[in-house]
Amino acid sequence: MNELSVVKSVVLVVDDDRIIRCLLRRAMEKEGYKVIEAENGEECLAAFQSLAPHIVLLDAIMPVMDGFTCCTQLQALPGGDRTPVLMITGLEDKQSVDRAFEVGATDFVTKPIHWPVLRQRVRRLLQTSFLFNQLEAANQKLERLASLDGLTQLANRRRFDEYLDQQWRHMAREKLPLSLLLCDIDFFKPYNDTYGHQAGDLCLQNVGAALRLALKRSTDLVARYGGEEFAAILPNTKIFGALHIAETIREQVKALGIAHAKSTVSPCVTLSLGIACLIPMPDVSSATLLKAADEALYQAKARGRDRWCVSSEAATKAIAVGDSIHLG
Ligand code: GH3
Ligand code: MG
Repeated sequence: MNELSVVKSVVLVVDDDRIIRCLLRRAMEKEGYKVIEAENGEECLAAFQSLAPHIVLLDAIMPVMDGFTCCTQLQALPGGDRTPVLMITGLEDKQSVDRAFEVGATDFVTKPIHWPVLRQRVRRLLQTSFLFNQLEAANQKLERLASLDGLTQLANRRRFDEYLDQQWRHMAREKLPLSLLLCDIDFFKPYNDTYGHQAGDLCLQNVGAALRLALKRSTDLVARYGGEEFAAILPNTKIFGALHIAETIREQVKALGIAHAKSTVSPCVTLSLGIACLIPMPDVSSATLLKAADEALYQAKARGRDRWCVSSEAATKAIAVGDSIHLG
């Protein structure tokens, strides 16, 4: 535990009695803490929001707003439920103690204040709170790392599967279309063989970055699906929206101008794309969408690469509603 981080803590002292506030200030400053003061619950809430203290020492009985009401409202403020609240009060009947913990107090000490006990309690509460915050930050970092592809910094396959499943259910509930693009680099094995594996990795990074730029909505997700295969999940996107994005991606990857002497379709690195679009049904799995996009990708390869193809089901449906469609 880093002692320094605790020493620099900000303590919010809330009490209507000026003398108690003064005594608490002196005791806390002696420990190296910075002290701010409030005279009642309302002032406490305002100071909490503007100054974000690390701990609150809260009196129970005060005019304007008492400590119990204040503590309840603190819990609803941003950061309120993770900031320790130590109630310091003359009330020590069972009911008051129970109520203090019910409204979210972390600990309770009674007046007259036993100063060595208070000092230890405050220190312990601050340490626990710092450790909790560190643990939470580490967890968030781990969560992020577990969802990222190390090479391209795009979402990885695990995150892709999770998000596809989540959006499949969401779009099924809303009866909205879900589009999926599978994108595969053309002749990537010959690219590696010609330019080396490191150049291959760099190519994957650049193609990944181009895909990320082509997708604009915050709900779109682009992922590295496999070795040289990428996937884009486009929630609430109709087939023609998906075609437009696929064409943009195809053009932008080609425009990167990554030389590829062994490609038989272009002097530069190109992509083939498979497009599928469905309004999910609750009794059908998201694998149906993946299979359709995969079949369309296969078609794009078979028809000569550097193009997109639409799954036959999506194309049939689009034609059925009177739209014309260009198949790759
Ligand atoms: P197609 O046009 O039909 O897609 O042919 P292709 O050569 O692109 O496809 P194939 O599946 O034969 O080869 C994919 C290659 O991608 C083989 C593999 O070595 C390479 N690859 C997969 N992952 C990575 C990676 O992380 N880095 C590098 N440099 N290459 C990779
Ligand atoms: Mg390939």
